[in-house]
Amino acid sequence: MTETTNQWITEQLHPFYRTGLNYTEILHEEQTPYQHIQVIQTEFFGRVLLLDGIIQLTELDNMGYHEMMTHVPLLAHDNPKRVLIVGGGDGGALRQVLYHPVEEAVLCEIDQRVVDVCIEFFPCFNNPFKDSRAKLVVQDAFEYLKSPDAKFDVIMSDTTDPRGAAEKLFTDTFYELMVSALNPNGVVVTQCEQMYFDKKLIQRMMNIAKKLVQKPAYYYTLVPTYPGGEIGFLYMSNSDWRKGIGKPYPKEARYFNPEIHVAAFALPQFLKELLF
Ligand code: SPD
Repeated sequence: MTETTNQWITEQLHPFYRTGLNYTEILHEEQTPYQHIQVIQTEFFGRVLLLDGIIQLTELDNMGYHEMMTHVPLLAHDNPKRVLIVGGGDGGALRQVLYHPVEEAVLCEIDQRVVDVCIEFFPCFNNPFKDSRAKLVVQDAFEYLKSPDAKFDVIMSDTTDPRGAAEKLFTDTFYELMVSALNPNGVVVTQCEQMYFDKKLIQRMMNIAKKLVQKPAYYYTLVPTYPGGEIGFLYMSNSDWRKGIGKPYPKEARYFNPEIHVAAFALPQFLKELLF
């Protein structure tokens, strides 16, 4: 049986909903110029990363998020050679990307401390930055995407929630920047929040996507430690996500499989009506 303590960490992202995790120890805590970083040890979920008090990942359930964010667009593309991860300094998405035969995976993270702390406290990710194909750029992605170097086959936006400084990553300007940094038939996937709690945001982002690409789509995954236990992704490409079906799946995957791949795009009626 899982031992519990009387210590709880409570996340409140929405005014009407809270999440509580029982923890044993605060392993690390610091304030950087960008955010408050915490790593806590829990009995049930393993180690947990919080940024500004919001759960970013746990050792137990990050697979549902990182595998779905990465494998879906990488399989949809015919030959992804150059990949960009926006944010994602924890390295969880990068680790999944590197299971594919990509030539270069650039990770553009604004806060070097997130990278350093996660290399130290999340050995489960096996420091993907040491792979010779990984390139870390410590910069604001808004600026980086304007540089001539920014041309990619697949871009994943692995951001925090649209609060404070991250709000600009959920704008038409940022989505336009990402889409214009794509090579032909490229794919962008963005983390795009919770279907019950963030309907207006998802609808707004989908309307932007419809103006930018021919085959936008929305899909979702189960992450028990995120609000509502679920989080969605916006898929943006002129190429249909279904092109990925039936390709060899990464053998390392613990969440993603052919059935989950297709099921993830099956949307509840209220969401279909809202988005299409
Ligand atoms: N509400 C939490 C959403 C977090 C999305 N980003 C997670 C980053 C993990 N690499």
